[in-house]
Amino acid sequence: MTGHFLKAEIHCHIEGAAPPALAARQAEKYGIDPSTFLKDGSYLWSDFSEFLVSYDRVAALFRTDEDYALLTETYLAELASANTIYSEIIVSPDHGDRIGLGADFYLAGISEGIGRAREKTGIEARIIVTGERHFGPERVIAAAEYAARSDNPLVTGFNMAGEERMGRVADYARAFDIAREAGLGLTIHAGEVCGAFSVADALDLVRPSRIGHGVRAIEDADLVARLVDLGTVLEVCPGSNIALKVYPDFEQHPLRRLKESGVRVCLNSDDPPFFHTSLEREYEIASHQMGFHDAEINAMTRTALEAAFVDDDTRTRLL
Ligand code: ES4
Ligand code: ZN
Repeated sequence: MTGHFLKAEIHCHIEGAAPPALAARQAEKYGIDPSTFLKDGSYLWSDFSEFLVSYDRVAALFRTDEDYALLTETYLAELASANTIYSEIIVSPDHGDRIGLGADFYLAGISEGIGRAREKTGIEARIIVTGERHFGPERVIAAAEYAARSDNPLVTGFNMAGEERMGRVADYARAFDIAREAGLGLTIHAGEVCGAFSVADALDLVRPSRIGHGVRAIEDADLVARLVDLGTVLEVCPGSNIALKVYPDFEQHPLRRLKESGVRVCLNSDDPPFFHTSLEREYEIASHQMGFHDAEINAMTRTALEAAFVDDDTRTRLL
């Protein structure tokens, strides 16, 4: 059992955390036929591109601020019941815009859900605004501008998710300049679908304190040394990497080699029901299939909290 571990995660996409049963209820509520993306309680997709399509269809089931409050509270309450004290939620204002809700109500609903979950369970959470790379540089810059001018105290970071094979990081560097200038924490998806070069590009052009995934840095020893020197934290999502076939199985996943090389790493659930996982399961896999000792697992939780985009008082209370 891994319920005894204190847990924290800093990489989970809000729409990607929607339990299939909740998605089915939302589809019914809005009269949508879910059969193109949902079957027998599982989300349908077979490769990364299809996953992104399925993800957008699930996102389109959440249409009001109350829908998002419910989704966020549901996700956080489940985390809290698995002994999780902190979560950073990746949110995309574009999803709010695309459904006609608008970014302000989208963020307000998610913030409301965080407040409800905190009140009921004590779990702490923050919001990372993300641009979706496959929507193109202009949308990603707009997301950064939105995050930069937000006065929502829960918005503490900026990310870029989506199709890593689209364009180069340089095309999106301006978005990160805007977010950095506004004092937001920076993280970027890299080294998941693409190889080590995408992690190197991220370090050169974005200078983030963390990288989403980053695991394929293992393909370049000099790059691993650079991550160690910089103290960059990798938000590792093993279940996601196996589901997307980045590695054939957990035994061949590079988490252990990265950690033993001195790279700072932590465990995350990414899009848990899409990837047949949960944060609890990630801890279980680390403990039972990857052979990490309890002290190593606790060190990864600590790393997540050290890398969290929170004020020092909150961090001190959590650590
Ligand atoms: C994502 Cl696993 C992953 N990678 C990139 N973008 C994403 N959006 C949601 N999940
Ligand atoms: Zn992700």
